[in-house]
Amino acid sequence: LERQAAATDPLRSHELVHAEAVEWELREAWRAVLPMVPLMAKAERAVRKTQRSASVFRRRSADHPEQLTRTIKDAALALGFGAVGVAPHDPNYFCEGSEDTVAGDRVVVCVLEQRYEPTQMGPSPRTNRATFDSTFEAVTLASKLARFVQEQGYAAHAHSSRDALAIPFAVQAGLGQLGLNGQLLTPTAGSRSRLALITTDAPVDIDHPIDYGIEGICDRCKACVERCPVGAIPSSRSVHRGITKVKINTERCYPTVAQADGCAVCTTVCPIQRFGLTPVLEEFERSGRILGRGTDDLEGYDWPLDGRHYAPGKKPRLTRDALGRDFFHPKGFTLDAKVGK
Ligand code: B12
Ligand code: SF4
Ligand code: SF4
Repeated sequence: LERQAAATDPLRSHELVHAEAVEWELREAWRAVLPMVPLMAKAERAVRKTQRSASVFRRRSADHPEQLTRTIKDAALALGFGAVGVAPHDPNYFCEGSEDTVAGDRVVVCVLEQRYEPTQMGPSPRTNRATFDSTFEAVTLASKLARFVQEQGYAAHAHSSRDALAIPFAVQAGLGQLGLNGQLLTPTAGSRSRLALITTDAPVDIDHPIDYGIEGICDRCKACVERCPVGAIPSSRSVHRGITKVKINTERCYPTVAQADGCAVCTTVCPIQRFGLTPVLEEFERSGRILGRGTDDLEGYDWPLDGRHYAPGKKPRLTRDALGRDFFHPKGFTLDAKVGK
């Protein structure tokens, strides 16, 4: 079913399909985006450079796959990634038109942890800044890793967020599981993690998905579902394109992210993000409770659009802003959520 969906309706880059919405977002959030332009341009240049350059280095044929895998993973960790894994290339999750950017049959998935402290303050300009910083940093570092792999004598390309969907590869590589908030939750950082991909023909060992017990915790927690200010997160998974996953309501989430400092309440209020998976599992085993659930410390947030604090059970009312503009259909914003899945 998954392959059939991909064949009849190939994945298309969100940025290209919703170009108008992206343009509106850049205008709307220009104050946050402008200082990021140099980082964004640097990341984009770095990616393109890896995609242009073939390896000019002699292949180190003496390297056993196990040794090569260790060398590449150690290099990723030394660059600053918190975790790295390998998945097989899967064309289902590469966007239409990006096939030429693929360097080989392995996808190296790199996880960069966003800074802890600003993440707990979301939504706020500081949190948004930390998000942007780590997003572009992850891509720039992945480009360095691709260059390192090229130096070992193999083809390797870094990828921008336009090329492929990151989360399916991260799950396949055993780096975490899909949380109910629609993001990859790693055991150490939850969704406080930004993802970047490289493809390569290096014969590195492939990792496998791991059941960390995250889905079971999500089913009992649902903090993100309750606390999302606009009700964009469904309370259960459903089947789309032949796969059971979390399908958030983009028409509600997109305008919120753009107008409320990147929002990300669903990241901030997640106990696995805040405390790490082990204490959450231990507390659940001990008491049947989800650590931090229901407390203002975990679930309360200051809403940037009215400056008020919303404790658990309370949410901002988002229909019209002070100027009477429709929050979900601001001027210049169009998004057909059915186009480009
Ligand atoms: C476009 C986009 C958005 C759009 C649309 C998102 C959407 N789900 O519809 C908007 C602007 C709304 C958005 C919002 C956010 N995003 Co965003 N987004 C992307 C981007 C660039 C492409 C994803 C896409 O095309 N989605 C559209 C379709 C495919 O979505 P979908 O059908 O609902 O599928 C989602 C999941 O179900 C999963 N998925 C899809 N198929 C499959 C199959 C399997 C097997 C599995 C396991 C999962 C899976 O992946 C999709 C994630 O969006 C990715 C980067 C990338 N290239 O992957 C980042 C990305 C997903 N976003 C990210 C984040 C953090 C956010 C925000 C918190 C905003 C912020 N301040 O950063 C919110 C959170 C919203 C939420 N709860 O998911 C991170 C998530 C990190 C993580 N640990 O998982 C990513 C990976 C960026 C990154 N480089 O780190 N995002
Ligand atoms: S807030 Fe709770 S339900 Fe949502 S992703 Fe985190 S653990 Fe899962
Ligand atoms: S980013 Fe905000 S609006 Fe979007 S799903 Fe998360 S909490 Fe909801």
